[in-house]
Amino acid sequence: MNTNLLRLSLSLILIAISASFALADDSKKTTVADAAVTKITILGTDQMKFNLSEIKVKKGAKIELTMKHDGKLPVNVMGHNFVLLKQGVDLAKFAMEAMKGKDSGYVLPSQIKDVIAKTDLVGGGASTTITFDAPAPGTYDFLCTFPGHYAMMKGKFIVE
Ligand SMILES: [Cu+2]
Repeated sequence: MNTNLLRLSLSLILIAISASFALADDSKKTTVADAAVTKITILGTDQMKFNLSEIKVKKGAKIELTMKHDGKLPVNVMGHNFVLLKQGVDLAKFAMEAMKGKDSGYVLPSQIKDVIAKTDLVGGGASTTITFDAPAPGTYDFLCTFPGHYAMMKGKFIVE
C-alpha cells in the first residue's frame, strides 16, 4: 500500500476519533449516528393533501420520517398515513385493496410484502414517526391509503 495513502487514512481515523469524543462532550447529546440520519417531516392536511409531492434522499441513508396531521379532523373522517411502495407495485390497485383494511390502518396484512415502510394512521393534530433504511437508488411511489385519498395524496420518493 502507498505510504502516503496509509498516513492519510490514519490521520482521518484520528480525526474521526477526536470528533466522536468532541460530540460525546456535547450537552445536546448529538451523536455521530444521529448526524447521519436524514430527517423528513411530511404534513397531511384537512384538505386531503400532502405538503410534499417529492422526497429525495441519498442512497444508504437512514431515514427518520415523521407523518404529521396538520389539520383538525378526526382520524375516522380524514385519517392520513404515509405508505412507501416497492417498485413495480400498482399504486391504484394497492390503494383499492387497502380500503378493505380498516382494522389494520388501511394496509392489509397481505399487502405488507409490497411495502418498504409505512406509518400508522393519524388524525388532526397527531403525528407519528418511523425509521427505515433508504431502498436501492431509484424512484418509488408513496401514498396515503385512507379510502379515497390516494388520487390526491401521493408522490415520488427518490433515492439518489
Ligand atoms: Cu389521507
